[in-house]
Amino acid sequence: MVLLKLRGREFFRGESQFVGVEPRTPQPTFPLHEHDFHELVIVASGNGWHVLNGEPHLLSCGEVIYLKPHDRHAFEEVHDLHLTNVIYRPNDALLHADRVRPYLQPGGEQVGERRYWQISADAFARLKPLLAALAEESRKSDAASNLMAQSLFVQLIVSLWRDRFATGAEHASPAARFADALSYLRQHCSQPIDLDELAHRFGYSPRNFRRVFREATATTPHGYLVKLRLGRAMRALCASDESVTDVALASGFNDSNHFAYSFRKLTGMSPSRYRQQARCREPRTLNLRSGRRLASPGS
Ligand code: RM4
Ligand code: NI
Repeated sequence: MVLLKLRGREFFRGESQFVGVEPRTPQPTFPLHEHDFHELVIVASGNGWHVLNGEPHLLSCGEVIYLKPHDRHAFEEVHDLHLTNVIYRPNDALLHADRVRPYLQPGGEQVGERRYWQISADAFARLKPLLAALAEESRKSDAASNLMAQSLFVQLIVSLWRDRFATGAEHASPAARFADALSYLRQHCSQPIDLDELAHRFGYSPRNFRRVFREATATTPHGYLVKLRLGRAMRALCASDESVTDVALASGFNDSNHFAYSFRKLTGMSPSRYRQQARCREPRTLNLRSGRRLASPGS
């Protein structure tokens, strides 16, 4: 597979422009690529698979991704995925470079190399006008606009930083509860989950939860949970030598036929074939649909 290289000079006007906003409404499937700039991805709605340095992750509404230059990533199997890319090239002309730098990095001592974060719809609503102003200022090339773009960018990354570490305060709001429900699902997907009970726990009736869920993520809670489990299984197949049955069990599937069927439906191949392919690929990529055949039960 060819690795696409995106270069800053194709996206930025000149050396003086250091930040740009690239809305993707929607983000189509996009092949494996890397860039020589940083990219911050903020997901507004929908879902899709994001493969980052060989690891598949089911992306959905309210997630934020931090990408460094030379990270390799791709978007696959997208469903109404709407996002905004903020691309940037930190340089020494950046305002207060030393003080801002810690907020630019995806990781950091506190959080390690963590790349994905969930923010609430409230937090997203606060970012929206900021993103719009940043988009506008970064399109212009005069010195004042450049300075405006820089200061808006600083506001953006500091706000995101705050949202990442926000605790409790907003928990009464429905938007925050929904984000918490998504995070909960992501963290506990390998355990048995009763979705109706989950809805109640986060303050929804099951029916309302399904409605809100569909609006935000373009899928159902059940479909989402199955995909989260598949994501976990795909990662485990590549990272460990556990048997396929053990991987299925550890990923929350208690029926290995159901696992095999769902796995094939998503990837077009059996779990063991997937493991083989993922291991011998160079560079390691996970093209979810490669080798896809018509998937039907028993095929
Ligand atoms: C693509 C995709 C990529 C991004 C470029 C700028 O549509 O979102 O991740 O690097 O745009
Ligand atoms: Ni990219």
